[in-house]
Amino acid sequence: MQEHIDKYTSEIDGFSPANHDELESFRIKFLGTKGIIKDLFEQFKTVTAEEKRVFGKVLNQFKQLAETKYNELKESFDLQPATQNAQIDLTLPGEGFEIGSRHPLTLVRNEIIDIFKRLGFVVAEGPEIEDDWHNFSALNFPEEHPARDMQDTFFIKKNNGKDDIALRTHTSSVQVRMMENGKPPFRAIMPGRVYRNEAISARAHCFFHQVEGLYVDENVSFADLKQTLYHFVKELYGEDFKVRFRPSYFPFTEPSAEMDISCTICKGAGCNMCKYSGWVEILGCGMVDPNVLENCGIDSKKYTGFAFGMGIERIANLKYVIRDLRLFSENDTRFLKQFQPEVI
Ligand code: 2NM
Repeated sequence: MQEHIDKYTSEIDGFSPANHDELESFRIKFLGTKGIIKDLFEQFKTVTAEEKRVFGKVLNQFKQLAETKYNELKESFDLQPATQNAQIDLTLPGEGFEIGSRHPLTLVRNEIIDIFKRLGFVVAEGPEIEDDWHNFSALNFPEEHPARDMQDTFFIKKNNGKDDIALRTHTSSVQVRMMENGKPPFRAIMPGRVYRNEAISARAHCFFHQVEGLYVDENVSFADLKQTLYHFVKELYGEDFKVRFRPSYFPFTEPSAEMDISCTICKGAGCNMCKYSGWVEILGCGMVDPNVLENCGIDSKKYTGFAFGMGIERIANLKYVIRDLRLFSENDTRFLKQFQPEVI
């Protein structure tokens, strides 16, 4: 027994752990419930009374030695910063930051804004909660026009008349406000969220995002409209596609047109995206109806203007081939992180 104790004593004296784990192994080995000291005390029970007298003292001293050593070492470890006792390799590269990314609709909206800014357009914004005048009447929507109907518009307060309050169904209401409050020339684009009372599906949502544009001055012509929009789509998609204008109808423009480009996905050969027609519609446009100018206090004999509107989701679909509109508003990071990371 004495032999053992001598051996362990020199082991304890020379013990110098490099980290917390080694110290813990020491505690378990000597002081644990199945440790050496416990074992020695068990053996002690079996020795003769004579030996007990000798070893009682030795054993207690040995136990104290182990306890003191452990407590001292533990205290010195606890005082050290965590990085030192956890044996961290400070030469390892750090864990990367999770970098956020721009929402695809923000990317596309900014791209559209940049193109028109270079043409001298300013950006204007307005309220999402609108009255009947700014959303419909000033824009030449007849009283019985279906777009005013409950099926399309979210009414907040409906009075069947001029006091109706609704969520705007297009950002044209911002253009009305701009024309009412200023003097021509106007050259502005209006990006923003708009609302339609529709069931949510892969192809429709109760809100979406628009950029509308307005240019009012003396002698603004349909040729100006066409050249501006040609330039816009070239900046957006490059040179490798065809463009066509189709006659259309909007209450606020006359004449009105829709602009198609050859499908950016199949290059006109026919695919799902263009419904096998080779063409995709990308925006609506037209010459501002003189009634709209007069409604906003602008002399329609002196001034003419063009306007256009496009859905940002649609442009983003053509760019990124996103098949389900709902992805834009679900904030699923698996979807969102596929787009350009934020530069910091
Ligand atoms: C479109 C299509 C065509 C438009 C017209 C006006 C205003 F206020 F000047 F009359 N704002 N926006 C317009 C014209 C919007 O969106 C598809």
